Parts: sequence; structure tokens; C-alpha cells
Amino acid sequence: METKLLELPEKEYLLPGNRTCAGCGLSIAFRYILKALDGEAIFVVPASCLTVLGGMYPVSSVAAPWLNVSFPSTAASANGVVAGLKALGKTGTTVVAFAGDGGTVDIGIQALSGAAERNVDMLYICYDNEAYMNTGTQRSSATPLGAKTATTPVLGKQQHAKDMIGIMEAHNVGYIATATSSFPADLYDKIRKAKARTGMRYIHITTPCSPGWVFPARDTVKMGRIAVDNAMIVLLEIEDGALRLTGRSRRMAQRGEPKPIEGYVRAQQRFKGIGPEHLDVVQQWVTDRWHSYVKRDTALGG
Ligand SMILES: Cc1ncc(C[n+]2csc(CCOP(=O)(O)OP(=O)(O)O)c2C)c(N)n1
Ligand SMILES: [Mg+2]
Repeated sequence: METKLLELPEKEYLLPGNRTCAGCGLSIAFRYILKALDGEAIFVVPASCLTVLGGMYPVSSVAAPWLNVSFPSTAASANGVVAGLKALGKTGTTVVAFAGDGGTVDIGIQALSGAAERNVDMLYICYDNEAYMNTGTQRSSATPLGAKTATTPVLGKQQHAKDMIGIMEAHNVGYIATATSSFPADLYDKIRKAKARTGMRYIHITTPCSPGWVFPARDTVKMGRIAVDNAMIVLLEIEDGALRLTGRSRRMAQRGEPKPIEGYVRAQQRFKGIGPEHLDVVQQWVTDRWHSYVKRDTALGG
């Protein structure tokens, strides 16, 4: 059963006022993540916009325990917290390793791989704004092909985004999901599901970034919705190897094909000047990925 937006709990754990930019997708996502966890969580966070959101000691915008850790060590540090809780005999608290795309897909990947291989009892969340945003938009291996960043300023990035879902599947992670801040009820349901399980769980959340993708701050929610409509984001979950499309992606698959990516690309200045050769390559990549996911969802007749 899908939770509806109006059914979400009213209690807030993200306190009013934090230091993120206007229209921050991460801020929206985190609000619903905290609701889904009932505040019963310890967050382990490396350097990122999330650290900025958390605030500087002695003040915090988040009503939950929180550890700031070194960049590459997020999953290893979370493993230490898991071991500590076990030694104290404490149960019922979800240990959440929570890092950006740079901190996950590039810098923290070895610690994450180790923790996934050991099936450590944690929820690992990667919020993906598709670049190193906190330091001024440098490309990461999650940046899409063609996007201009401070380190790919002329032609845009020349490689596709790394397939983190495939990498987590190769580690036999029991629960893997994608989500976006633009569909908070879908995100809420996935965090609830992950909370109820044990072992490693991995959720990859795309969080549109107004200054980094260069679109008006008021359009953050719209940008994630267009991304889903164009299959730049595919909402799915993989439970013990069984893949299921969820929410709007599921409804789209039942109706037909996603819209072309052009609407998404034209809405963001980071893709300004992208040539047809790049646009076609990204479109083909998006279409192929969409079909490979739809084919694996047996209930969709794949
Ligand atoms: C070892 C180390 N290298 C570099 C930095 C500088 N640094 C702080 S935040 C950040 C960007 C993080 O990018 P990402 O993980 O994608 O999170 P985002 O800022 O996009 O939210 C960098 C490079 C650091 N704090 N520590
Ligand atoms: Mg980032």
C-alpha cells in the first residue's frame, strides 16, 4: 500500500531554519526521512551540504543524534556505531550512514563496499545532487554526461553517471531503492520499509540542486518530477533481488514510454550548449536503462 501525502505524520524532527540554500532538495528529502524514522536514528555524516544543514556546534537544525565523520569513513564509522549499540544491548535505533554522491560514489565507496559485503546492520542513504556542491559544483562520478561543472566547464562531463544500483546489487544488498525529494510519500514508504529490515539497506535519493544545476529555486520539486517523467530518475526498489518500479515510474510503465529528456535538459543551465551528439547519447542511455528495469519487473509483464 502506498502512503498518501496527507497521511504522513505531522511531527517534525527537522527544526525550522537551517543553513541550506533556498529551494534545497536535500532539505525536503531529509524532512521526510526523519518522519519515517520516528526520530529513532543516529546519523553518521561526512563533509557535505548535509553537514551545513546540520549546523555548527553548539546549535543544530535536527532533533536527532548526529556524528560528523571524515569523508571516506562514513560506512566504517557507522559500523562502529552499530557495534557500540550492540555492545550496550540497545535495539530499536536505526544507524543511518548519510552521505552525498561525492562522499558515496567516489570517496566513501571502499568503506561502503566493505560494510555491504559484511551485511552490517545499517541504512546507507546517498543523496545525489550530482556533483560536489558544497565546494562549488565539481564533477563527481554521479554527474550525468554533458553536464557542465566547475571541473568540466567547456564541453561538460564526458562520462555517464556510475551505476550505483548495479554496484549495490553486486554486493547482494537485501534492500535497495531509488527515490527523489520530489515524491516524498514514495520516499517515506521506502525509508519505512528499510527501517523494518536488518542488514545493509541502500537508498539512493536524487535531490535537485538549484545553484548547481542552475534553475530557479522555486522549481526544485518540478525538476525532480520532470526527471521522473523523462526517466532520468527511475523510482524502484529491489527486495532480495526482485525489482519493482514504484509510484509515478510504475504508473508510467503501465501507460507507455517516458517523455524525451529534452524537457529536462532545457530546463537547466548546466546543460546549456549541449550538442545533439551528447543529447542523443544520454537519451539512448536513459531509454536502455528504462527498458532493462521494466523488463525485470515481472508484475509489469516484463
Ligand atoms: C578529505 C576531504 N577532502 C575534501 C574535503 C572538502 N569537501 C567538503 S564537502 C565536499 C563536497 C562533497 O560532495 P558530496 O559528497 O557530493 O556532497 P554535497 O556537497 O554535494 O552535498 C568537499 C570536496 C573535505 N572536507 N575532506
Ligand atoms: Mg553532491
